Amino acid sequence: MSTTTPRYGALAGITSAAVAIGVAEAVAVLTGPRSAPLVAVGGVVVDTVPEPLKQFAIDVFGTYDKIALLIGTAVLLAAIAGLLGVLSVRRLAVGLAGVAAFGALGVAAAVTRAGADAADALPSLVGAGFGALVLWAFIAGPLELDPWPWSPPSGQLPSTSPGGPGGASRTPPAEPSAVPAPAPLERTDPESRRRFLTGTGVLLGTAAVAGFGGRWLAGRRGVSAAREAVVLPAPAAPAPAVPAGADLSLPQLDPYVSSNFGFYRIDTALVVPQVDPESWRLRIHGRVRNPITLSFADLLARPMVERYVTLACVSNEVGGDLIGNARWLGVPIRDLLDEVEPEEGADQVVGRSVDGWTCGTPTAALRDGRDALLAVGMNGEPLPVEHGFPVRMVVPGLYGYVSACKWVTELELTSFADFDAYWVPRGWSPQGPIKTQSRIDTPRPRNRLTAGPVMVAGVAWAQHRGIRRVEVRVDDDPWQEAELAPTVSVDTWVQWSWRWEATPGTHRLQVRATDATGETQTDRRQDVVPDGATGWHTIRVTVR
Ligand SMILES: Nc1nc2c(c(=O)[nH]1)N[C@H]1C(S)=C(S)[C@@H](COP(=O)(O)O)O[C@H]1N2
Ligand SMILES: [Mo]
Repeated sequence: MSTTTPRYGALAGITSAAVAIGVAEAVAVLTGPRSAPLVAVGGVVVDTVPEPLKQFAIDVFGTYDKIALLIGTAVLLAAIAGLLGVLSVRRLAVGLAGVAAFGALGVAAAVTRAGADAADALPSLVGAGFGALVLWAFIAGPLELDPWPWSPPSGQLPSTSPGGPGGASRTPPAEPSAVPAPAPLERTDPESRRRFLTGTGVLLGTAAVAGFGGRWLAGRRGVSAAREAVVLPAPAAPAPAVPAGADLSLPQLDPYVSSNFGFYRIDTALVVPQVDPESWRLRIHGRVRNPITLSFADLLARPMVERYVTLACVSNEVGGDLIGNARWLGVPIRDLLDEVEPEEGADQVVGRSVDGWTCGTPTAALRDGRDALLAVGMNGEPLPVEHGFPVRMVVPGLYGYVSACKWVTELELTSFADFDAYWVPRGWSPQGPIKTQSRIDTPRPRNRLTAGPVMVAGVAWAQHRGIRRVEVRVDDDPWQEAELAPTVSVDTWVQWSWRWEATPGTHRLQVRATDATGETQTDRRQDVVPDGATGWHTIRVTVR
């Protein structure tokens, strides 16, 4: 048993864990950010947490769900490490076993991630080694707290009882508690305490430098320089011009073309994959007659088309903002499929990302003439790294989870019967056509409105079918037809507006769209699982 007290044991445990994580991050500079234990274990958590919990995280934290996961993991880890530190005071072996277990967890997570190799075990192994060393140093090594130099050895506390045995008026026999026992803190030597605390500070500082420095270095080894160096070819088939008036430019209304910076981001990647365009290859294989492999240069040498396409996420709630419109530059997937000659019955094309994520797209949707692209450009720039640099898929009319593979490195022809893509075993539908939807962007529920004319406006979408009509309803009044702004094509959303003569009071505003096939969006409320939310976007506003 150590002289270190439980309180100091907790500190030792947390410091050991911090050193382990920091060292692991530093080692991961060599082996890649996905081999760092927090990220590796976090990745396994992302892939395995039950769907409702994941949806909850997306609902609560939105695009910050990953940061929340990392912070939550760090807090949990600190709590467990503190507890292990306390237990180590009694038995160091318990603490060391805990460190070993965490190390093993990190190793297991790192080496089982897609594309991992044996070297990915290193960060967790080295980190755990350092963590164990630090714990030992604090509990039983050079940093251990020494006992109070002048206190007698335990069990031989000086007697403070005033009288000898047999006195009639004696107080009860002195229990140890009757002795003003020195507080645990005071039982230790102040000199060693100083050493302990200095050690803690130095080690925590070192851990922070190693950890954040490692992250920073790893970031510098990213592909942003390679991305800047990419020169996009001019499109053989440029995008049609955005018609005047497509963007109503109203405050609060999403712009017709989303900026790259503001574009929603959804993926399972805890660290953004850094794919070097030099070594990038796309393999198109599986049930095909002529499998091919393309380099980035091969791809850029092909005739490019440029198209506006609105991407939407299946996890977008009614009224949500997981949708964006951009001008994409890329190679038609149709042409590539013609070259590889898919076999009869190969009804699914599986897009596979460098990080192992997959989506399954109907082969028919990629060959029916729509502008399905292997995109390299977004709004005139190379793809931003978090949006799939160097190459991603973009397919008009299908939710992202079945079609929009970022950091794509493989297209595999198979069948829906033979393969389930990433989200399918997690409860989502294998087929994900985008549902007709509409959204009120302005006014917002908290706006202060005054009676008189109020511009009600928003967006509506039914990609690859097109929007025919948008209607707005105030309370239980009849539906009113909104004005549709012009749009580039059926593959993008459309802005709509309607002038409302607002009257004082609290009102309910609702919107519904009808697609070009004549089908009006249903008011039946359905959750996002398994194939996209339905229902009318409804807001309540107060007019004075
Ligand atoms: N590699 C990879 N690609 C992916 C995903 C992913 O998790 N990993 N998510 C998909 C989903 S669910 C959507 S909605 C779109 C979002 O694309 P964006 O982040 O560029 O908006 O990417 C798709 N492509
Ligand atoms: Mo999505």
